[in-house]
Amino acid sequence: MNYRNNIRNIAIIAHVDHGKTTLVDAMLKQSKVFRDSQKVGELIMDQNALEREKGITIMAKNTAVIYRGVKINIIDTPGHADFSGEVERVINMAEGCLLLVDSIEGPMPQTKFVLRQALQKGLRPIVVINKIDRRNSRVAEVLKLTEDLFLKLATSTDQLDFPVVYVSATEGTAVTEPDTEGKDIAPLFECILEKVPPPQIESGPFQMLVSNLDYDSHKGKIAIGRIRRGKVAAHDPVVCLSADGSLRHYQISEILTYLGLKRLEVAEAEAGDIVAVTGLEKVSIGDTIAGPEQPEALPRIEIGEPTVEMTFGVNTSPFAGREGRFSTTRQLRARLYRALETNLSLRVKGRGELHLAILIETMRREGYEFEVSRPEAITKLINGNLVEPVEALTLDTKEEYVGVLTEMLSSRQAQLADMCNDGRDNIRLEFRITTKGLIGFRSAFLTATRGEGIMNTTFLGYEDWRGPIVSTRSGALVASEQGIAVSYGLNNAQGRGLTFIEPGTLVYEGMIVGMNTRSQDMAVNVCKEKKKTNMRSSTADISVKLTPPVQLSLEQAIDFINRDELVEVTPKNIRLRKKLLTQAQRLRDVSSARRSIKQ
Ligand SMILES: Nc1nc2c(ncn2[C@@H]2O[C@H](COP(=O)(O)OP(=O)(O)OP(=O)(O)O)[C@@H](O)[C@H]2O)c(=O)[nH]1
Ligand SMILES: [Mg+2]
Repeated sequence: MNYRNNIRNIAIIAHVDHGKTTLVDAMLKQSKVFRDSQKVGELIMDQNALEREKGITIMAKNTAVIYRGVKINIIDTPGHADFSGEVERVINMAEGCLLLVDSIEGPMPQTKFVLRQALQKGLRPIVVINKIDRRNSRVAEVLKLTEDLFLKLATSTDQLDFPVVYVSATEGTAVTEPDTEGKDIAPLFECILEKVPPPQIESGPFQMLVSNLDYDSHKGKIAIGRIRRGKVAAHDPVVCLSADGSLRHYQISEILTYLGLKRLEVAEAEAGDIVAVTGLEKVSIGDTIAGPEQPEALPRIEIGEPTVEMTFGVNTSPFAGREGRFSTTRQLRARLYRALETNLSLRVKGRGELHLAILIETMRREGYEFEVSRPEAITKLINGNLVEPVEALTLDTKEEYVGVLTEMLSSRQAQLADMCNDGRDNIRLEFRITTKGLIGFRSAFLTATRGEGIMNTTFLGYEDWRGPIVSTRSGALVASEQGIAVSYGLNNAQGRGLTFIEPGTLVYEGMIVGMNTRSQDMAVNVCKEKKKTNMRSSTADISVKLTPPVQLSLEQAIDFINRDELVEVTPKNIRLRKKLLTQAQRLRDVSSARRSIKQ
């Protein structure tokens, strides 16, 4: 076996917000890949508009720096559990990983999940305790907790012997001894050079596992991976070996390597390096690209299965076709096909509600309008047994909310697995809960804890179906006629519960305009004006008293709806509605449901 000594390939993994992308900033800035005059800002790798807005990483991305003559290929990964699939596929390109742990929070559920993945793949870990500049950091304790985690997850004893670097990513400093003064990030680079093995290479015909895909409107599909064997040059003929065993012949157009924020076109690349190649029209993650003289498939990437699905449909609301550029089934199908590649149905599967919400938000910005159903957990039959996904749920909150949370969760089929208290009113609760029990819980949790809570989930596996859950949500306030909502009507509705819309909003019959305090739905006429006498001044009076509406974000809207409801998504609006728009239809539906139960 040979090694490429002038290359290191590392993935940066951690729980959400522990500082991965900020650490990449420090590495990029200090390795001088930018001109001094160049203003690059913060979270440089989070370039996607939604990433910038939400302040989280959604897609794994490659970059590289040169340090003391060695090229370090860096893969920044997302920390949110819904994007775990991104992590699972890209760590195949790396020989080492930086496991970041926040010096206050310590290891969190996703820390465990990504570390398990990395250790199973045999990656060489470096523990990076980050945010040591923060005043309340508890470095020694966090290191101890991290060691405990390794003891649980290591697949060989040498994995227990990991180096530790103490870092402030925002200040761009790293030290190898705690409580010493850092001056730059160099000690981290040195540690990577010393501890992460260079990539092993084989000689022979070209071979590469496709670990990630990108898309460019001019270049088409871009396949990203680490070259395992041989070399590849522009215009080389190659074959692509896909999941169904078929072979497709192509010619490579361009070969790109990474440096800083740029992709550089190169004439050829060799085993050990991470490259992006274009020219393959049909290529999927997990395929092997190989030289035609020896086309051997590498083991495919195993990615955790999706756990939730929802139905996308053409917009059937009375306002359909007004606000979107693309609204037909054909357009919707084509767009979803691009997103899914494999699944032509309009049932879209994902790893969690946020995962699906990001797809919906992206499409709406592209000009699509459509409607989506409530997400459902994916069940399946194993040996004739119905099984469903189960997750670990961790809640960090204040002691005073324990009672209400345990009660809410027991009606959602959750079992308390662990509870610990730091003696200062902060409490961490751990539950096992079915994925279906989690749907709709996030917004209920935030309301119950008045925003003083953090929730995290990780997928555990499939278990026997536990039976249906009865919805505990309050009823909806449903508009009884089409028109423009006015203060007088909304004020009446506020006598029944919370409202979701401002005066002046265009509504239609069957649209959900608020939440009832009772469990049944209730029809309200939010367009109703006060009696015609001196109308203007009386509406003005009332508008002063109106409570501001609760405006649901897309994620909250998806989380909120029940099975008989939909979210209408257009580039301009997010509306909630009943599936059946008129009260007569809904009543008929309830009575027919009753009859069918009796039969
Ligand atoms: N005080 C302090 N804050 C930090 C440090 N590193 C990161 N942060 C802050 O932590 C927050 C999250 O940082 P990110 O770099 O986006 O975290 P991430 O791990 O990339 O998050 P995801 O990609 O969404 O999983 C930001 O507000 C950073 O400014 C640090 O060393 N010290
Ligand atoms: Mg990030």
